[in-house]
Amino acid sequence: MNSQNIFSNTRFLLSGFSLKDLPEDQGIEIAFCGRSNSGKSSVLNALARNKKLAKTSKTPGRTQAINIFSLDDQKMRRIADLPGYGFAKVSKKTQKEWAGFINDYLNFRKSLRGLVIIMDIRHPFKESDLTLIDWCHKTNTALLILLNKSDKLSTSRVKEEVKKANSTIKEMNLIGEAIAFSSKNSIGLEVLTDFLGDWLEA
Ligand SMILES: Nc1nc2c(ncn2[C@@H]2O[C@H](COP(=O)(O)OP(=O)(O)OP(=O)(O)O)[C@@H](O)[C@H]2O)c(=O)[nH]1
Ligand SMILES: [Mg+2]
Repeated sequence: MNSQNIFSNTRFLLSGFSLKDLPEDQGIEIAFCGRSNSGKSSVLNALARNKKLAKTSKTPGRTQAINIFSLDDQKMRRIADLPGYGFAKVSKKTQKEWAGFINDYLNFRKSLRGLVIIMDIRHPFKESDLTLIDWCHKTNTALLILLNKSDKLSTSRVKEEVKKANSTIKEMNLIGEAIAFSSKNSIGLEVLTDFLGDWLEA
């Protein structure tokens, strides 16, 4: 199957607030993570070519649950849109709850195949991003970094940021790659589709 088709039937399955809410831990799941407002939901919509699939918002902190999307009716291949981290305006208690849930998810979800970490290209590699990257390194989990909102920078700045990001990845001895992305004008969409297609078909 051509990888573009893998995502064309993506459907919202459920919102989970704890591990027990999630679908049976079988098959393959790919998690979309990143700071609040970095564009996780928008990237998913771009991938599925469906602007109404995941709710996007100008107000950070919109996604508070893990939202699960299935790629096929058998529900064996899924994308998990994780709640965004690093949003200062929510209470410390809420931030702790989110962190706890994300931790549980990362540590216990056996079907988790890889992490797509979405960063705003203008503010990459914040502390929480680095924590997740480090986790991928320690657990040998596949990693793809999207430098999103690259429509906000000039082509030369985008090139520079991609180069910097890939040097950082190399310095950290990570198996992973950073690519420029824009959910607004589809920069990087083909590369993302191919990457995830490989993860899902392996
Ligand atoms: N210019 C531009 N804006 C974008 C892009 N991707 C997302 N946005 C905007 O950024 C804001 C946040 O996008 P979301 O997709 O809701 O971000 P999120 O990471 O899911 O946010 P939370 O669910 O709150 O963690 C929205 O106003 C989007 O329209 C992009 O590639 N370019
Ligand atoms: Mg979201």
